[in-house]
Amino acid sequence: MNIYKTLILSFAALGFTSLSAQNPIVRNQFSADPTARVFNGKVYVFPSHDIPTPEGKGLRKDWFCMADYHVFSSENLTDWTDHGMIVSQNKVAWVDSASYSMWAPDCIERNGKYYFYFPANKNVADANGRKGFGVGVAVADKPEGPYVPLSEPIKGVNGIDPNVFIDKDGQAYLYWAMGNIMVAKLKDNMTELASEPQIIANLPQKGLKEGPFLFERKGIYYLTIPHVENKIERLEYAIGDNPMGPFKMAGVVMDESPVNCWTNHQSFVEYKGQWYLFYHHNDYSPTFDKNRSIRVDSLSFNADGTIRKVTPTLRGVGVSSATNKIEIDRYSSKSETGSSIALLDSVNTFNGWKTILNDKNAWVQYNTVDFGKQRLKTVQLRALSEKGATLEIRLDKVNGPLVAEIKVPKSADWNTVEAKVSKFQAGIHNLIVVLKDSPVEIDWVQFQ
Ligand code: FUB
Repeated sequence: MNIYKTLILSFAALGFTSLSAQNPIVRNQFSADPTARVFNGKVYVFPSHDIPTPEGKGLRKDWFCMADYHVFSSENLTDWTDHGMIVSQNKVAWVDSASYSMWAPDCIERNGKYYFYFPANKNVADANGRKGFGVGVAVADKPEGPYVPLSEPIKGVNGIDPNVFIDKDGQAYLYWAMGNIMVAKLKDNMTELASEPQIIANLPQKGLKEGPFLFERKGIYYLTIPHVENKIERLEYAIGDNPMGPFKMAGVVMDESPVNCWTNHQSFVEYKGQWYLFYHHNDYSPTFDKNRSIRVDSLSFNADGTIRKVTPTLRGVGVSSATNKIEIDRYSSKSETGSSIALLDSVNTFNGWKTILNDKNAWVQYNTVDFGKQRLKTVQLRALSEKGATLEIRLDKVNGPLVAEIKVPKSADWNTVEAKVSKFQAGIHNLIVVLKDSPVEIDWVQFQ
C-alpha cells in the first residue's frame, strides 16, 4: 500500500478525510452556503450539506435536502480536511428530523468557545403558534467540535441563513433572512437576543434577498446578500458605517451563474494578507441545481473601499505541488478553439473532469504550480487518444520553455504515459499542455 493510501485510511479511521482540490474545493460530497472563518491560523469552512433527496423524504420533491453539517479546514487553501459531521437533524431536540432543512450556517469564536448557528424547521410551534424555521446554536471548545446543540432555538428569531458579526467594541450582532434581512444585537452569552429584531432598510424591495454576511474592513461595514435582480441570485453588497446600518447598495460582487444555478451564497475572509470570496455553484450536479459545491476565489478592493467584481474560476486559489496529480481541467486559461472540458463520468460526477484537446496547437494553461528545488526527472500523464497524440509541456506561457514531450499511444482506453523532463525549472510556474497532432483527452499531469 502506498503512503498516500495509508494516510487516507488512517485519517478516515480518525473520522476525517483529506481532500486536495481546486474549484470546487470539496470533492467527496455536495456542499453549499460556505461560511469561512480564520481560527487558530487556519481557514475553517462551515457549509451546508446538500444530498439527493432520499425516496419519500424531505420537505418536497426536487428541493433542497440537508440532514447535517460537516466542517472543513485548510492551511494552504489547496488541501482541505473534512473533520466529519458536527451537527445532525437527528440530534437536535427542537428540530423536525423529517424536514431535512439544515440550511446555511455560520460559526464564530468568543472567549475560546465556538458558536455554530444553524437554521432548521422546528418540530413544535412556538408561543405564537409558529413552526417554520428557527435558528439554533451548538457550542464547542474547538472549531472542529464536538458541538453540543442547545435544546431550544434562539427566542425571537424566525428565519434562515444566520450570520454573526462581533464588532471591535465586543458587541455581537445576529443577521438572518425572513423575506427581509433582519438584525438584532446578541447578549454576551451569544445565544439570546439583546435587542428587538429590526429590518435592515434601503435594501432592494423587489426580488428575493437572503444569505446575509456582514464584515468590516478599514471602518466600512459591508452587508453582502444574494439577491434576485433578474431571474436567479447574484451576489450584491451594501456599505455603511454601523453594523446595524443604515446601508447603501454599492454594487455586484458576482454575477448570476452562467448555467442558471438558482442560488449563490457568500462569505468573505482575509487570510495571510489576501481577501477571499467563498461561494457555491452546481459543479457536480449540472442538471439539478439544489446539489451544490463550494468554491473559493481571490477578492480585492478599490482604493475607495468598493469591491472589485469577482469572475468565478475553476482554478480557484492556492499553489499546487508539481508532484501531486494536477487536474488541468481546472484550468486558468485555454485556447479559444479546440479545447474543452467534460465530466469523466456523467453518472458518478465526483470522478471529476477531463480536458479535451482536439486541434493541433490547442492548449490549456494551469497556473501557480510549485516545482520545488529538487530536480524532477519525469512527468506522467493519464490520457486517451484513439489515433495517438503528441503533447508538449511548457512553462509560464504558451510558447514558454519546453520541459517535456509526451507520446500518448493509440488506444481506446485510458493510459498512464511517462516522459523525461528535459529542462527542469525550480520554483513556481504556470503549466501549459499543447497538442501537436491528433485529438486527446487528459485526466491529470504529475511530475516525479
Ligand atoms: O441552502 C439552502 C438555501 O439556499 C440557503 O439557506 C440559501 O441561502 C440558499 O443558498
